[in-house]
Amino acid sequence: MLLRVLAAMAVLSLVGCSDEPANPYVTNAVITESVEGRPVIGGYFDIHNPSGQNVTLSGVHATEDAIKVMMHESYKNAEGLMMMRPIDQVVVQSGEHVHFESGSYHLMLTGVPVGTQKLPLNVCFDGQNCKLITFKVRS
Ligand SMILES: [Cu+2]
Repeated sequence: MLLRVLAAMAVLSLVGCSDEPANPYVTNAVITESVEGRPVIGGYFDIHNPSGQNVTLSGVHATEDAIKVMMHESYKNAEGLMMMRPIDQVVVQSGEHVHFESGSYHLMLTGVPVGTQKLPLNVCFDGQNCKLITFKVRS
């Protein structure tokens, strides 16, 4: 019996190891500073997808209800003006990365308390695979 349990654990840990490096991951997670009189702040990060398949960034969510996080995309309209629109998801192709940065994809956040230095946000892929990422105030 013990042997069987050990064997099962060995299989599980093997699966765990081979799975780990293939997951999409996030780097350079930053927010702009929340100061008095600025109700909306921006959030930026990079997504890397070393998994062998395309993944979909399906949402970014705060751990507190008071904080709302929107995913936006900046674009030029017909008159050449920079505009932005909400987006539901971003596909990250296998082996590619996507930058959330000023003038492109970005997060807009409301309800972040003034003076916040670090903000944990759940970055979710394919609607279920969420990672809690600490966003730091950009210096
Ligand atoms: Cu925006």
